[in-house]
Amino acid sequence: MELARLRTLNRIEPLGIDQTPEFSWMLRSSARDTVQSSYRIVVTAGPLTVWDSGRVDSDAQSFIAYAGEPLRSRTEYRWTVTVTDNHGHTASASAGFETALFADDWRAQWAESTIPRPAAEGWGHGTQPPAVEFLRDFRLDGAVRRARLYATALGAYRLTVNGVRPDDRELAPEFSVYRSRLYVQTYDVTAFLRVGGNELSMYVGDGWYHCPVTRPLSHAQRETPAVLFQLELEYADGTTQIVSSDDAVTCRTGPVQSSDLYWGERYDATAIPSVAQRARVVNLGYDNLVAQPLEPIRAVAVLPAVSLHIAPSGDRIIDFGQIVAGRVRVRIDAPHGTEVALEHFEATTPDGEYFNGTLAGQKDVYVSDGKPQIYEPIFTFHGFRYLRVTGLEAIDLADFEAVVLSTPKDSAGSFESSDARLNRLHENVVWSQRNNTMSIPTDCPTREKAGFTGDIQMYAPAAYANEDMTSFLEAWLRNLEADQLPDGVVPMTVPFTTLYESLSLRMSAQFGTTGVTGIAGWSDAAVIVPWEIYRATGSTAVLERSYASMKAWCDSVIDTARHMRGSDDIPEELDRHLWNTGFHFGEWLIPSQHQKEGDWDNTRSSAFYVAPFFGYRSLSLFAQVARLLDRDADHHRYLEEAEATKAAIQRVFMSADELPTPLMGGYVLAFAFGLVPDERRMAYGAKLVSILDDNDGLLDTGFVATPYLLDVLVEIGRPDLAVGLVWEDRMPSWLYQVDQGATAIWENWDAIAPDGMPTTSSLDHYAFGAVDDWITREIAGIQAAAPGYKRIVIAPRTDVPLTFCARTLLTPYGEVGIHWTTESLDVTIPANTTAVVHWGGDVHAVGSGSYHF
Ligand code: RAM
Repeated sequence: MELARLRTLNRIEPLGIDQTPEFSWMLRSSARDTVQSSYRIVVTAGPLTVWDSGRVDSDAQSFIAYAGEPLRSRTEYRWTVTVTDNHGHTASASAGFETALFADDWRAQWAESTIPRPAAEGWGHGTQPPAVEFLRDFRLDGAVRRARLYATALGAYRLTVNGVRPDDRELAPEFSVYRSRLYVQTYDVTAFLRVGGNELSMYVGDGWYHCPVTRPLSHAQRETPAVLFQLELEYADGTTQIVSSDDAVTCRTGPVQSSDLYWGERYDATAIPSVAQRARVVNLGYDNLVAQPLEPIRAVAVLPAVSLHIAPSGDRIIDFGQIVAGRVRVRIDAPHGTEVALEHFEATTPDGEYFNGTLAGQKDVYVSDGKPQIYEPIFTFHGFRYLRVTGLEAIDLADFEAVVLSTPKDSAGSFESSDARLNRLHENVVWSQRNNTMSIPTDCPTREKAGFTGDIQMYAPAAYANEDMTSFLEAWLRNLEADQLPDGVVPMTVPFTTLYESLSLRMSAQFGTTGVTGIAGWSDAAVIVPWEIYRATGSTAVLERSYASMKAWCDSVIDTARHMRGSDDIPEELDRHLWNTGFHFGEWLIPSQHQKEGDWDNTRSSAFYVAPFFGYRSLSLFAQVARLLDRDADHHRYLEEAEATKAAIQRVFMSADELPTPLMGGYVLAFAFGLVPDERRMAYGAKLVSILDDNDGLLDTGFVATPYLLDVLVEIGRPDLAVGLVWEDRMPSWLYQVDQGATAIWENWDAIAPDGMPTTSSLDHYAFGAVDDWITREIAGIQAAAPGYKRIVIAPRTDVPLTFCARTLLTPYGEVGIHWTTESLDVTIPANTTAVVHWGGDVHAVGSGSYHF
């Protein structure tokens, strides 16, 4: 038996943490039926032991919280875990973590640019002011043994020490709710310093902070780039020194003439840096500083250019063969003054022309100084597969690469089957996830790049099927809490930005409310996302941390239902339990309910059930959470509220053998959330099937109902219909996208028309990729019978048109592996779990190990 995959706060040896660490590990054993019987954790700082858990007789192996002496600022720790198992084997392993600079130890002062800067305009058009380089010179009198730099900025920055980047992170300090959570990065810069003169540079572009679309809510905004850094030095002789941002910081402009997340970057290699001038010291306090709680954005892959074609218009277009989020790295050797334009886009027209329906220019411009150079923009990223290149005389494909940016996470598994189209669908899901998990979960990497709460709410289970999402999603949940309004309302995006705040206010005005109001299926992310983390990990600590936020959201639903009269047709004593007022997106993008530009009226066709149904969903989940956390009073109170809501929904909507609407999603959500009265199950099931039949067997559900559609068809005894929808290839369907050459998941089912013409829809939206969760559970057949996969069910659905299917899935205990063919089944069950295997009509209860059936 050995221990593997040691994680601290779900990260590999994190550098710079300010939360209480939680430890996890996995057991690997060649012996079957292995169960952990005890663990012991010892944490040390140098020679000192700061925590010894002692022997704990427990099978717990994840989210074990540190409970030793208070951790000290900027200190290196190691932890060693020793485990014994039921077979009497013992194993140990250790890993490290380092704390951040804690609040009390900040000495640095914010230094703000003094270079005049025009005020930001509405939706930016690539005319932002130049990036600002902040410089600080300092001398070192002797050799340095250890040096750590703690830094952050208002804007997006790139750090160099004596001209060298100390790591490969991009777009620091990333995207967060800056007024309460500005991430601080920790760098080990020991190797980059020298005795004598040194220079530290932070080059600051607009990033999210200053971008007109993503900038924080107006009341919390500063208009000028600024930096904060503190360099903590330890000399070989043990003496220490601090160099920090202060009145010695200077600033100047350089080659980046403008940088914008949507419109791209203009880099002028001929530009002469402005004369450095003193920056201004400002007091912005340290209250919002938080150690970056997730892995930094990095290049996670580099793809070569696949082909070049000349469009009928003469445009030269490079294809990277895959939709990615990131940017192009290009070798340029062009005469002085040549302007090379790189325009990024997702799909060509059928005759191969440039097409950009995204509202964002996505155009980088490089002005050559005549010297050969490798150019990659610094402060922007794009969503693209294709690149239109202008300004270069000749194009050599070998000079172009696509650099894929994402927040790196542990891969959670692989999928392969005998059906190449299904395999491509899975790949498309994985790509959309990679492309939309850069710092925060986004809707798309092109047009909006926004943290839509609804999208991740519906996609979270599928996300866990592909990557370990915990530190990423928990970081985002802290942002959600920071943006949650005093009345508990959770906005449509997190971070909530000026753009979406004004959109929310406009919607309120149209729908008879004021202020920012909650949106069904979007705001519910406050409850559903922590719940999905719990289901995937088994961690109640996650629920504990989100408890107040979940509760505030539920209270907001209850208050809105109580105080806002929905309809005079509904008796008041029922209406008071129904969340049925204000603006809602409804199911969103139901194929038959086409969205008209600027007109939200059609969302009403599904909003009237989506809102009360999701209200019930949040309340009933929260009641379960309260029970899990032994909050009895809350458990009873919210259960009562949930039951009253359910009763009201059943009285108002379910008094007949059909729902008041012939939309599939109403039935789907009613079944999925457990709202259908027993006596109506048969009728509703039959009705759902008949609506599907009337629609020629094609799905007609939007964002929030589609993730449940296939499960509900199984539940009503029609798995054949669920399987049929997976293998459907007429529009709307998943395989239609694959047949159209999709390399990621589309926002709309008809994003590319049958004649190959793209629309303004995004081609890189993970929401409808939620189906990957169903494929993992039902087709590959790996299911969690208890939260966190402590108990596993293996039950592949073999009534599908496949001759084999193979899936691995990383659970908190280790990897589950499955490979089935029409003849046999091979499974691997991780240590410390048990499984029930359904195969060939038989049921086998097994412990950990590998089995052949
Ligand atoms: C779209 C976004 C997102 C969705 C909202 C309602 O513009 O792309 O996917 O959640 O609107």
